[in-house]
Amino acid sequence: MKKALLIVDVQNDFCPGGALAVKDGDKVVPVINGIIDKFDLVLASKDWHPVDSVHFEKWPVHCVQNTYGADFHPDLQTDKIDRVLLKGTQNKDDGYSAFEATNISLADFLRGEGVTDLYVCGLATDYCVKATALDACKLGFRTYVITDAVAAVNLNPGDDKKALEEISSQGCILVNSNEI
Ligand code: VGL
Ligand code: ZN
Repeated sequence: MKKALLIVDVQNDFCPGGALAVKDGDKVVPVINGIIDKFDLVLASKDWHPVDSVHFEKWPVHCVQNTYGADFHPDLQTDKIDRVLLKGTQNKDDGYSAFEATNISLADFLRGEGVTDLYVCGLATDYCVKATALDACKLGFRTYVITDAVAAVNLNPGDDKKALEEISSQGCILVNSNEI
């Protein structure tokens, strides 16, 4: 068994004060820092959009490449991150899933490293965390979502619960950080 942590989009624009702030988005940071040493490998994705992305027809402009909003939250222990995955990098590409990263083939990389178990956390539960976890599961990784280390956009109230139900019904395992 080889365990990897995949931290999804813990970036300033998804945290309070950011362009697409997720309620309590910053609260995931201490939880993630508290478990980051428990894994063989730590990966973190960044939403990394060109300024003219079609993605911004659906969303406020956020996580534009090389801006403060696209930086990791300043309290995240970035020195523990082995690889950064850039996604949503093309102007016609939403890039919700970290498996759509364009600077690495994530599935091949994880297989090459012998990763069997993938623990997904970060932002946001109902978009990029969900898309990443569902892809991981389909690709055959034993996939966990850490329920106290995620936060949701919740465009509609209850989207967070719905997303976790869908994630669980597709074969991902929901865990609390204190169970890892
Ligand atoms: C995300 C909406 C737009 C996410 C990214 O990281 O969940 N959500 N872009
Ligand atoms: Zn985005």
